[in-house]
Amino acid sequence: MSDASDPTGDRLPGREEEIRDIVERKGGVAPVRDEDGRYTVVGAASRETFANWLTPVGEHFVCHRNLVPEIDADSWTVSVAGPDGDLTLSMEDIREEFPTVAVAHTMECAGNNRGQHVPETSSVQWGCDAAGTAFWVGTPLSSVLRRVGVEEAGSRWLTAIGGDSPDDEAFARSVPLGKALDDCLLAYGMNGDPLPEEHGYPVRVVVPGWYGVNSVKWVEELRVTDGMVREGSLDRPGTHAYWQQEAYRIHPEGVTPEENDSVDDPDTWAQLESEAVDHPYTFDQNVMSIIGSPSGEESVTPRGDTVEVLGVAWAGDDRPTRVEISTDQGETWDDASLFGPDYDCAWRLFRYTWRPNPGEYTLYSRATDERGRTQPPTISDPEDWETALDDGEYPWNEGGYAANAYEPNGVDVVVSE
Ligand SMILES: Nc1nc2c(c(=O)[nH]1)N[C@H]1C(S)=C(S)[C@@H](COP(=O)(O)O)O[C@H]1N2
Ligand SMILES: [Mo]
Repeated sequence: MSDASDPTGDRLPGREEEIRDIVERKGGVAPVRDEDGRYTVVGAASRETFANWLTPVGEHFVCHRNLVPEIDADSWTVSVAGPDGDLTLSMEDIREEFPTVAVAHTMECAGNNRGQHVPETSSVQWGCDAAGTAFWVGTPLSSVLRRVGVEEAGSRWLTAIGGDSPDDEAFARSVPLGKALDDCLLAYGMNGDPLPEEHGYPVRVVVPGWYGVNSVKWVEELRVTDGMVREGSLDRPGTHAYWQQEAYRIHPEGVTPEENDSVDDPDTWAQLESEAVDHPYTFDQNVMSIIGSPSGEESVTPRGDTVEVLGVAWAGDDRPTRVEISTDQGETWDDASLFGPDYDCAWRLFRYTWRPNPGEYTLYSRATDERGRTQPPTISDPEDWETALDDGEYPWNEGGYAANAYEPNGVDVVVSE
């Protein structure tokens, strides 16, 4: 029960009840705590989620900072501001006046794997439980944006504001207008169900292949802007740019990143590798993989003499092209095969036929994407920020963002006779 004197209680009144209700309703998720031991969000309860391509709503992680806003869909509107003026769309307009599409997208929190940083960072201590793949149903943003006079992207951006924004702070995120026109949508459905309230009901933005924070839930405003949202750039009270320009930036300890209008290449890994942006923004997802089965939760008995190793691999809006498996803690590697659905911005299943003797093993999976980028084995020490990438490590960063090391996701498996 909630109790103000309980050190495991929450920062936000009502949060604990909200999380308890979501966990109960969903069934396949578990609470994940932040570094201070408060319940904050929910992630996939079992690795077995990652032995499947489609993530049921009941196993899909949920992540947001404020409480789910109470929204009456019948009166909800999304205001859209573009070069030709403003438009106010009701939910009926959004459903009826534009084409309906379904897009397969792997949602991954930029803080996925954060709990693997040593020393630990602040905020939710995710393992690899903040990822899931769903069909998101809705209206292409390109159709909506054409109505306000957007023909081509140029160097402009699209800024979306969430309806959970408190008066003193906008939950605002900007993506390049080119990405918005290419494949983003205003989603009102998930896997054939109406959008659940905790996933953004009645309507959210979905930015395929990009970290979850870009996909603004409960969206109330869309604006075509010259650059990314900056402090003071919106005509509304409170702060505007915290979620774009300060949080969700990849940087070493003790740094407050400077604001930018734009980045030349939004690809997150490209930002990490180049000098062009000081502290990368978390946009598209880094190459990742995770073994779903065996889950390590119980010992496995080979069928015939084989065990099928199953999992998923993804690379944001790039393609994963190779997955390798090691059953000897990284000494030797064998290729797994990719199979199943193959969509632009969703993960792919992999399988590997393993012939183990009885015993104890640690299994790793390691994915490579179409740009030849491979998951590093480890996250660096904080002081090795400058050299981490060159040394083949993922740079420890203060926010614990975008980590994709494979060793921390190894699964310990006991093979019985
Ligand atoms: N309005 C709003 N949108 C939001 C958030 C939020 O706090 N408020 N959280 C973001 C983050 S950090 C993530 S990871 C995704 C998670 O989407 P999901 O809860 O549907 O899995 O929503 C994003 N959209
Ligand atoms: Mo997130």
